Amino acid sequence: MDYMKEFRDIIEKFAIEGNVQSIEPYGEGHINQTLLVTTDKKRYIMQRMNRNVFPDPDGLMKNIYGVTEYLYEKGIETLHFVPTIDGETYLRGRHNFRVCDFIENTITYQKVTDKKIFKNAGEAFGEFQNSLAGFDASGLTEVIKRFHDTPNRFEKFKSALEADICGRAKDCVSETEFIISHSDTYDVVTEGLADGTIPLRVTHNDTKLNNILMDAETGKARAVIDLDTIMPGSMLFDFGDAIRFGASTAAEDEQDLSKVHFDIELFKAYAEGFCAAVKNSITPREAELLPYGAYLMTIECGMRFLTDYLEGDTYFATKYAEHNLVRARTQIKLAGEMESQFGAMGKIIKQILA
Ligand code: ADP
Ligand code: GN1
Ligand code: MG
Repeated sequence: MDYMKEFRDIIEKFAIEGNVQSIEPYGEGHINQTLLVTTDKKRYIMQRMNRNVFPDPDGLMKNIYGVTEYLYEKGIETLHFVPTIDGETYLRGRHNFRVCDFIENTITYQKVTDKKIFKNAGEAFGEFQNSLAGFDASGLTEVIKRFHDTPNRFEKFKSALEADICGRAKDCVSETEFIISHSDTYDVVTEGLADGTIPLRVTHNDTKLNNILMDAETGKARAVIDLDTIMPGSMLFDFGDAIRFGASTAAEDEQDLSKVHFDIELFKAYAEGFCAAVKNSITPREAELLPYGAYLMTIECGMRFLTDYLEGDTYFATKYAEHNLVRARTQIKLAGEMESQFGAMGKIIKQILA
C-alpha cells in the first residue's frame, strides 16, 4: 500500500480541523515515527508509536494525558492531543498512532549552538520537575521497566556481547573494554534510590535537547515534549541525560571523534539554569552527585547504543549499519572526559548552589 495513502487514511480517523494538504516525515527522534500534517487550517504532529519500545500504549497514553492535563491546569504550555473521531486517545491498529497540535513558532536544536539556549533548557527541565512535584506518581505506569537502572543495562549489554548474534563483537573491542572496566561505577543511583538516600521524584527521563521546544524568536523554552518516559526516577537522570547530549562539542552521532569533547562551559551553563530552578528542592546528596549523574547517563547511553548494535539495531532508529556503534563511541569518549573532570564539575556546582 502507498505509504502516504496509508497515513492519509489514518489522519482522517482523528478529529482534526481542515482538509489535509500534506504529510511529511519530521524531526530527529530515535523512537517514534514522527510526521508533520498540514491542513488548510493548521498543522499537527502525527506519530506512529513504537510498539517494540512501548508495549503498553494504554498505560503510556494514560500517563501522558494525566501529566499534560495537570500541566495545562497550572497554566504551563504543553502537548495537546487530538482524540480520534471515536473519542479514543490514540488509534489502535497494526501500528498505533496519535496526533497532537503542532506547537508553532518553536524550534528544536540537535546540538547546542549557544550557551544561553542550553541554560534556558536547564531552567526548563528543572521547572518541569518542580511543576510535577505535586503530581500523584502512584497512578503512573512504569512504561519501560528499569529504564535508568544502569547495572541492569550492563547485564543486558553483557548478554548481548556473549550472544553476539550479528558477529559484531569483534568491531567494538575497545568500547567493550571501557564499559566492562567501569562496571564498579554503575550502581550509585540505583542503590541510593533503594536505600532512600536519593529521593524518588516524577522525572522526564529523556531530557535531550531536541525534546524541548524553544521559542523561535526569544530562544526561551516553550514546552517540554516527548513525554513517553515520564515515570518515577531520580533528578540525576534528568540532569545527567541533558548534559550527555548537550554538553558535547559535537553531535551524538559525529563520526570524527577528534571533534567530540565534553565542554565544561556548557555543563556550567546548563547547571546554572537547572540549579536555579531546583535550588529549593535539591538535597545535598543530589547536588553532590550531579557530576556523577552526567557521567552515568552518558556511559549508560553508550552501553545501550552498543547493546543495540550487537543485537542488530532493533531498538533505536538507524540510518546506516554502523550508526549505533558511532553513537556508542561518542558517548564513551564523553564519559571518559567527564570522569577526568569530576573535581572541576563539583566546584562549579558548589559555586552555583552557594
Ligand atoms: P521521539 O520519541 O521519536 O524522540 P518526539 O516526540 O521527541 O519523538 O518527536 C520527534 C521530534 O518532533 C521532536 O524532537 C520535535 O522536533 C518534533 N515535535 C514533536 N512534537 C512536536 C509538537 N507538538 N510541535 C512541534 N514539534 C514537535
Ligand atoms: C531516545 O526518543 P528520543 O529520540 O528522544 C531514547 C533515550 C536515549 C536517546 C538517545 C524511550 O530518545 O532514552 O537517551 O534516544 N528514548 C527511549 O539519543 O529509549
Ligand atoms: Mg524525542
